[in-house]
Formats: sequence, structure tokens, C-alpha cells
Amino acid sequence: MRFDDISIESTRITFWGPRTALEVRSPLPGVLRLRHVPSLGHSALGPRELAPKQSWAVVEQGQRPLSLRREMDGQVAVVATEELSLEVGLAQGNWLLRDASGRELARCEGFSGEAMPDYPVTRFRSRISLHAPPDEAWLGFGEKVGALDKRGMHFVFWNTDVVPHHPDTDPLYQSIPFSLGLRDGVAWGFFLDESWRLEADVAAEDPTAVRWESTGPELDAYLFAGPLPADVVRRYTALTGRQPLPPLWSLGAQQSRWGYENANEIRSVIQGYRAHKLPLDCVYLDIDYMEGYKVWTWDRARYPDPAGLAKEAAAQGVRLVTIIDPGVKAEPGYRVYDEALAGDHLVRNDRGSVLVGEVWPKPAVFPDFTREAARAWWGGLHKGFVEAGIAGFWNDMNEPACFRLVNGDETFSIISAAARDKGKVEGPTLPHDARHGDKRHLEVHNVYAIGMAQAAYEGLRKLAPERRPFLLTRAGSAGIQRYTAVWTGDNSSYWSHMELSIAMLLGLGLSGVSFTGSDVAGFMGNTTGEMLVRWQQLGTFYPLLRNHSAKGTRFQEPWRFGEPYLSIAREWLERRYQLLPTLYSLMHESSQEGLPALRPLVMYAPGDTEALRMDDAFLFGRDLLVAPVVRQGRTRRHMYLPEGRWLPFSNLGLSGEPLEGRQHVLAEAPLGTVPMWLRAGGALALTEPAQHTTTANWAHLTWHIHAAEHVEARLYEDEGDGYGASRLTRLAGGWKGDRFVLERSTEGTLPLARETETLCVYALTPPREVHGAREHRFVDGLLLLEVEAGWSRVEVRL
Ligand code: MIG
Repeated sequence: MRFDDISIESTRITFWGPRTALEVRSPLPGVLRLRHVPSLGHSALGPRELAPKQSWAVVEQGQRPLSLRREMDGQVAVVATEELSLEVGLAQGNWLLRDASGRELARCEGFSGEAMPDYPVTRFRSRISLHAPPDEAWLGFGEKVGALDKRGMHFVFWNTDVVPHHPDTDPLYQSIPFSLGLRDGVAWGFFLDESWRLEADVAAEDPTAVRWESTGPELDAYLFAGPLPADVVRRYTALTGRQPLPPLWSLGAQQSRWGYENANEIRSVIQGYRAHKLPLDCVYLDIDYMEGYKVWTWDRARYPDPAGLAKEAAAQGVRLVTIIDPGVKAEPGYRVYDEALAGDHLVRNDRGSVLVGEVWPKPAVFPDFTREAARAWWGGLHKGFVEAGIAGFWNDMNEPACFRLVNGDETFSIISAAARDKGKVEGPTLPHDARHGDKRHLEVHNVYAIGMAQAAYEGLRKLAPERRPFLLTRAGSAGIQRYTAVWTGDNSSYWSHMELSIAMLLGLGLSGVSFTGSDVAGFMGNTTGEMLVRWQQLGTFYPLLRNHSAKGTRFQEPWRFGEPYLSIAREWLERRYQLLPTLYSLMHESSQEGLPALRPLVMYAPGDTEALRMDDAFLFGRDLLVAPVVRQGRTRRHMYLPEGRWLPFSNLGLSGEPLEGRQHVLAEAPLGTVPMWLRAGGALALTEPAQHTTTANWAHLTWHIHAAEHVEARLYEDEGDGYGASRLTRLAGGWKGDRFVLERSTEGTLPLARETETLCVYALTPPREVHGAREHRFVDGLLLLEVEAGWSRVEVRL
């Protein structure tokens, strides 16, 4: 491959070969877009003119200036922005990316492609190969199994409903072709903005190359500068959007089960929580609430008065969330089906008639969420449920899952040989040749769920503009964070699945998806009291904390296993509610900067290979290091502390003397204990436990601060829902000679809801004098300060 012509515009430079093209733009600072076109025939509008390309992922498509110069006898062209420069080899069609300091970040060894004409859908094989030096780690890739560093794995990006899945099952439900490369402590990012079925070979076949392959005609890639992992995530989420701040209640405890039979059982679950003094904010209604699996209907025998039930639950501080599946029962006279047909909102088969399959409803048809009119119609369908007081929506089976196809009188399993031969399908979904408007399923399969999520989100913004939507999805693609939280689907009550959830959620977080969780205590299979308690402890830090289980499995609400499990589970649910000021602030930070709440240790120790291996532990925000026990029977926990000083803070309380980082430790972790450490200079804001959330304008607040040279912390507060006034509080300070000083500043107009605050400052010697506090006490290495809520400065002389 070679380039023999270049077209130069101020914000776009295109390299042309005889049948190929490479278009370079810079949409945002530190971001380059490289549209690789290996076979121009399918992407050209005319000579020297690429057809515009639609993206489902990208929201921010700026136009930043580019400059071009030639080097090495004209054989290399350098496209430069302020932050990045790209050297394009004109003879080979390869490229090399450098940062502003001239350091090599990435290298493409070439791209190529061929078209494979086939009936009825032509597919392509477009490939790009990236150099992967042996010391480079590859993180991200969205919802994938395996360790944090995905080197040595091979992935398929094709949203798939798999039950049950195993610790090595691929693909799962989400397709996010984004990776973060990390070498010598410097990070860079790569995102392939393609909705087509993709594969990535992460240095498995060839240990020096990461290879991507698409079934589509192009490789539309974005490159992101670091230098820190957080910079890459920030830039990636500036491009693909950030998770909006969720309503506070959705960060509370959630209970679900596929198998709650009727309204009375929902009542008794709420009653069980309250009777056992367990915090709870939300209960889910699974598919059995529908009449004959007809979406947007109620089975009135089971739920005679949904609005009444929602009201009763609300009186207990509990919200209801209903499952919503995309498959619509094909039954004339059923309003949703009739409207779908009349409005032409459905996916069609190759022959042009409405595609009929079977999911839970049978026969079933599928809305085509790639089209705006279908999305607007679907969004409006939330109305009756919103009016009944349903607080949120849970989108399931949205890969989309389809178990069987109906073809005239013949019905066949979608994963049978017959189906494979006829429609060419992969997994229990729609055939490749199904039509979505002018597109085929093979191209838009992976974005089915983001279209459905967008429909729901936009619908809810219209129907209830004063409230923040809460949506939960199983399937998704790059950018899904703009609309919905993500749970990781049908895991099982295996210790290995509990452990795996950590690396999986960390990978999702690096890939822009912050509001995530896995089903606590496992969906399939039977959990035990010990597993429930350990999973509850881990789940305390999942941004989405949901206990969910499958029909036919053992009930796993926290009281089902007796003591000591009930009491320990309660303690951890209470800790979750204590942590809400911190979690809420982290979710706010996600909405502003894109950083996830759960962060891998390498986020702040990017050059530390020991930290890279710790994928059964994580940081909650920047400051709290958490090492949950994820193995049966263990009462001690190995941990590697990265660089810095760390205050043992197991169970959110002082549990030892500060330790220097860069060492391995063994921490005590009996059944009720999770080892944790608080970073020097870091702080945690905690409130009092409660039975349910009310407002995020906290009436009680305690700061836990690990004193150091520099202290920095943030707290975001508002009413907990809606779009009203807020307050952002910043703490800053640290040592000044023999004094320890803390200053507080705020932004925003939300009035304070408390008169005093408590500051717990650790790692100080007994003070001689304290200024700025109403009261102070020094006990066992802890300086306890009682301050006016509107305090601005505290000074401690030692
Ligand atoms: O085919 O709605 O992942 O959470 O409970 C199974 C019933 C359909 C799969 C979801 C699971 C949910 C279940 N659903």
C-alpha cells in the first residue's frame, strides 16, 4: 500500500493511494481521527471525496487545525497538532504517533482490506495492525473477561446473550472497541469507531502486534494522547460523552429477583428489608409483571394496581424499576404491535417483510432503534409507566436476543444449522441480512442497545423533565454511558465470578462506563451465606449495587442465611449509605471528567508493574484502596500498596499505623472485614447510615482525612435528583512548617443543610493549639474536630 497524493485543508488532510485513503482530522485537543479506507470503492462519493460516515458513539466532532510538513526526501509526511504528531509513511501506508515531546506512543504497521461479495450481504475484511512492544500493557476493551491487562487475549465484538457464561466466555453483551496502552508509565488510547462485528487479537497470535479486523469497509480510528491513564479516559469520554449524574436513589441498595411472583411478593420483600432494618432504595420487577410477556402491559392478576403499589413502596422510601425488553409480541389488537406496524418502526427481513422471531413473547417483532422516528415512538411508550410512578427502566435482551426465527409456517432455532445457512446468524440474535432502514443487521447489531437506550433516555427527559432518568442496560456499545448504567448480565454464584467482576468493571470504567455493577451474590446458581456477605462487601463499592437472582435458584435477600450473615450484610449496607457523599461526588466527577468511580491501581501508578497485576483490588475514587476477599474461607488478604503512604482503614475506620507504599502486605480479613487503606493527602466524606436516601444535601457529614504535605478533596451536593441548585466543596491544605492547615471553599448556591461538620484527621501528633474549630479532641492518633458547617479554615499547631 502506498499514498501518491495528498489533499490538504486546514482541518483535514487526506492521503490517497490508487484504491485506498487515510483521512486525518483532530476533533479535540490531544485526539486524532484516522479514517482508514482500504478499498475506496465502498466509501467514495466521487474522486477524492469520501462519503460522510455516521457514528453512534461520537458526540463531539470539532474541527481543529492541522499542519503538514514533509520529511526524508518527501517519503514521510508529518501531520501535527499542538499535542500530537503523526508520521505517515507514503511508500508503505503506515504511520507512527508521537506526543509533543517526540516520544513514540503508537505505530501502525499497515492496514488492508478486501470485500467478499456474498448473497445477500457483502462483507468485508478490513484489518489494521498496531505494534505492541513486549513491555506494553493493553487495558480497557469494555466489558471483557480476563485480567486487567488483556495482552494475550482474543476478543470478538458482537453483543451476545450468553447463559450461563464462564470466566472465559467471549463475547458478552457489550462491544466497546477502546483500548488504553500503557508503557513506561505513559498512556495512550485507541478507539475503533465501527459498529460492525469486530475482532481484536491482543498480542495473542503475534506477541508484538495488536490486530483489529472489521466486517465493515473501513477502520475509523481515534488516537488519544495521555500522558496519564486519566488523561486518556478524559479525552475518550470528551469524544463519546459522559455519564450524566444519576439520581441519588439509584446509588442506594437495590433488590431484584426473576421470580418475584406478584405485587404481594414485592410488598413482602420491602417488608423484609424494613423488618430486618436493612437499607433499601429500589426493587425491580422482572418479566413476570407483563401480561404474556407483552412489553408495556401489566398482568392485572398479579399487579391489579401498579400505581398503588408504587405509592406504597414510595411510602417506605423504595422506588420501583420495571424490566423492558425490546421484543414486541406480534398480536393484532395489542396496541404496541399495532402502532409499530402502522408507524413502520420494525426491523424487516431480507425479503422486505417484517421480521418475526421468538423471544419471551412469541411470535415477536423488533423495533428498529437505528431510526429516529422509531426511537421517538418508543420513548413515548414510557408515559403510562412514568404516570404510574415507575421510577426507572431496565433494558434487557437488547443485544437483541432472539431465540427462534419464524419463516412462514416454519420455526427454527436461531442457532441451528438451518438458521446459520439461511440467514447467516451469530448467536441467538437476528440474521445478518435483517434490514434496519437502509442498513443490514451485520452493520448495526452492536448499536441496537444504544439506540434503545437513547430512545428511553430522551423519552424520559420529555416525560419527566424535572427528574434525572435512571436506566439500566445489559447490552451496549461505545458511548452507552451517555444514557444508562450497565450491569454485567447473567453471572453465577461462583467465587470466580465475584473476583472476575472487579477486572471487568475496571475495564468498563476505563472504557468510559462508570455507572456499573454485577449481580450481587450471583444470578445463576445458589449462593451461600459466606458468599453473600463477601459479595455484599465488594458490592458496597460497585456504583450500581443490586442483589439479583434467577428463577429456581435459592433466594438470596440478606436475611435468607441467618446469622452471622444477616448482621454482617446489614453493616455493609449501612457502610454503603455512609459512603454515599463520596460515591455521589465520584459520580458527579464522572459526569464532568469521565473518570470512573472504580479505578485500577495503575491509574495513579502508571509505571508500576506490580500495581498492574492487582486486578482483584481497586481504588474507590482516588483515595480509598479496597482489597475485598473474593475467595472462600479466606481470613487474610494479600495486597500490594502502590507508591505513597497508606493509612490502614479497614471497614472505614482507623486500623493501624500508616504504611509506606511499594510493598506487599498481608491484612487481617475475617468474615466481617474488608481491608482498606486511605491515601496520604486523601479524604473521604461519610454520612450517617439510613434506611433509604432522601437528599444529597447531607445533614450529617464527617470528613476522614489522612494528613500529608498536600491534602485535596471534593464533595458535590444537591437535592439528589433534578437539575436544581448544587454546591461543590473543596478542601485544600497540608503541612505549613509545624502547622497543619485545612481550607474549605465552595461554589454554587445550594444552602447548607447542617450546622456542624466533623473532621477526623489522622497521622498527626498531639496538637498544642487548634484554631477554627468549636471543639477538638485527640485520641489514639486521631484528631477529632467539631467545626461550623460553613467553616473556612482550620489550623493545627503541633
Ligand atoms: O432470558 O428477565 O440478564 O437479569 O432476570 C432471560 C429474566 C431474561 C436475562 C437477564 C436477567 C433477567 C432475565 N433475563
